[in-house]
Amino acid sequence: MSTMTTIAGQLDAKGLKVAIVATRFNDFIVDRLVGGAIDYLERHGLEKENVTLVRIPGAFEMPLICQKLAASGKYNGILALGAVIRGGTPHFDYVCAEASKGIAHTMMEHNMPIGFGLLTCDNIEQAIERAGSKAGNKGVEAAAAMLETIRVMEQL
Ligand code: INI
Repeated sequence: MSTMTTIAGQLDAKGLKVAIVATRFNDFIVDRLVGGAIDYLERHGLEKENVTLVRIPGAFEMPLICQKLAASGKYNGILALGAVIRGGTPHFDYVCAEASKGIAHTMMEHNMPIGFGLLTCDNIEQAIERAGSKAGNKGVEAAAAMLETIRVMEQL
């Protein structure tokens, strides 16, 4: 009888080089995502000297910076952390759409795992809930997804 092949990623960050892209916009939320992500990655074996933190203005700039980091060939994975909070104009929709499309495009273009830790919230309360309180910490979840994807990609 034939057996099935299963490929799964180990959550082991030892020896990896990771860039974290974090927005200054809404930094009181984003700093919680960054803290959670670094704590998670360190607890899974990542050495702090292998982490590069890149501070950028806002989510709209994320695709460009992720693309530059991916093209550098210096990193095994990238973590994109930010928070877009809806205001009174359609600005939110443009920022979210371009950030998510651009990051997805960069992943495909460079074969680069990028953890998508960009909160897209209707209000500040939703953002707080996702930055280390009621709804967990989405920075941690994005870090875990990036790590798992790196380890799966290595086996394909
Ligand atoms: N950028 C964010 O990261 N979050 C937001 O909530 C946000 N809002 O609401 O305006 C935001 N706008 C700035 C944008 O990302 C660019 O930095 C700016 O337009 C300059 O290019």
